[in-house]
Amino acid sequence: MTLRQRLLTVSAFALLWNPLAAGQGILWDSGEWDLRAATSSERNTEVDDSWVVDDAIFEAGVIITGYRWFSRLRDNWGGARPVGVDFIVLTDAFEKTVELRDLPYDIEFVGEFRGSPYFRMEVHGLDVALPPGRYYLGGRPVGEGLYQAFTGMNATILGQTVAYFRSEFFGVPEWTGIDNLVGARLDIAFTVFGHVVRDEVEAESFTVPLGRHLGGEVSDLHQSDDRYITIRDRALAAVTLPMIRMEVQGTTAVETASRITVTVETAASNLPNQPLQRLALFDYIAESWVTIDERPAPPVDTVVEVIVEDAPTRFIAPATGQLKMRLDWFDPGATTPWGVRIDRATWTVER
Ligand SMILES: [Ca+2]
Ligand SMILES: [Ca+2]
Ligand SMILES: [Ca+2]
Repeated sequence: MTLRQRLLTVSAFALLWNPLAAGQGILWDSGEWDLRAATSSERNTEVDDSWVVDDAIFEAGVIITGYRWFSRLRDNWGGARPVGVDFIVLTDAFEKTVELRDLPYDIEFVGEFRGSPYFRMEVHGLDVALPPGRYYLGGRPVGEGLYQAFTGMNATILGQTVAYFRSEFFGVPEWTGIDNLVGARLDIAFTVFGHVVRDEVEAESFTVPLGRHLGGEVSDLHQSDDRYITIRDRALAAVTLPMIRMEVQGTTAVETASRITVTVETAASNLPNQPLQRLALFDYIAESWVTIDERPAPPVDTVVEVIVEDAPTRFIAPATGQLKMRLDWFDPGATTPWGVRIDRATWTVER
């Protein structure tokens, strides 16, 4: 078969290429193949079994729906389509958590690398749920005992490590860093598609529009650790306004939420009358604040957890994923200075 015939054959494959299903987000992306190198990753070809995997970090719980990579099929491949593809997910300790075999796939001819055609390959319709963490992922074509398949590798390293390789065939029975095998630092060129399903959102910034900020920084809001933002009262700006107000901003990767859980841990100085504490979320659709909790401010550190299930997506800014909460404390009728402390202010956003 001439090169021309081969290219004609593979260009027909492009008709099978489907654009991504709408609504899929990109969870991890190392972009296009830079044509630096390619490593055996294949099953039932001239090589019975080899894998190359690379790390991806998910800050939130995710559902993986698709995986895309580049595969160079050696020049004796003869135009036969791989019979399927395998997809694998390992923990960062190289324990296999997901292994899917003989999946259907899409394939698109891209170009040639060292005289052999290479393809963009993709599986989608996956439903792989993973908690937050670092994982190794890989995809590989499955052949019919012929030719060989090499996964496209980039010189730009993402994640925490280079790619890892394992193959009894090549005398590498344990997962081994690619730098130890080929003397070059390489990553796989790959893209992971899916959705964020559970996002633990920490405060990125805060303001104190009313009251006097005495101490603490934004990271003190991240967890219940008795490290606080402290604020004391200041003269009322207007009778209807609280004496102390704090606004907190964060960002979520979840675009459509089924539930938002707001957690704050606060205390107010121990007065005869506790100030009223009001917790509100900003509604980006109505452009107004919505009170989600109201109570006398507790005199000792107390956790308030509010679950919002009534159209929670309105509390996420459509373009940016911003979230805003506001805490108000109203005049307790005190004659002496008083204040509040905030140990924690976080959101959990679930898809
Ligand atoms: Ca990597
Ligand atoms: Ca505490
Ligand atoms: Ca804290």
